[in-house]
Amino acid sequence: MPRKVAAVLAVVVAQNRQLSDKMETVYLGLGANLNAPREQLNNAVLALQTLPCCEFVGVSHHYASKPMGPQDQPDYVNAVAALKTTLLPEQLLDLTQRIELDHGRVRKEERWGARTLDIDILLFGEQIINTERLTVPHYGLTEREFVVYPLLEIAPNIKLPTGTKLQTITATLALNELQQLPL
Ligand code: ROI
Repeated sequence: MPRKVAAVLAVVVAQNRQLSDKMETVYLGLGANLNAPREQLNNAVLALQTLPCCEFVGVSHHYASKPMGPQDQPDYVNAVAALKTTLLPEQLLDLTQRIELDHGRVRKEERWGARTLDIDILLFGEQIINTERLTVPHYGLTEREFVVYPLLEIAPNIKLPTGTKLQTITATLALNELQQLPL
């Protein structure tokens, strides 16, 4: 386990009383468009598989996607991973942010600019979360084909906390050249 993840784990364990007693299924959006993006995603999955208080469930195929936002940046590779966890949402956020930083992410990069690795908490069980650090469901979830289609691949019947079936969103969501990549 990387030293920095171990350090965050030590804090989580020290604060054990803050762990939820509920196991939640969490979906994470992964994205990268710099420094061998597919490798970035594979390494992120390896790191997610070692997280404390988490059981890794699976990951979608990789998808090549056109950049949302400024077009003067490389195409992205996106995927969605699923975990089960007893961590609280912000504890999981601490750990995913640590993985981003360990993989070369510079936190102050240009808004909507190119990035080495992005890990977004898309859904956390059926929780609706609005804190300074975290908005769940992720604010862009239903508008981003590179999130919706990989998520549906691994959770075809998933519903948003509002009860809407994600599948119904695909009727009005353009594919925008999204391409499933071979394994
Ligand atoms: N565009 C695509 N296609 N995929 C992403 O993961 C992604 N991430 C971002 C912005 C800059 C909004 N554009 C993206 O953060």
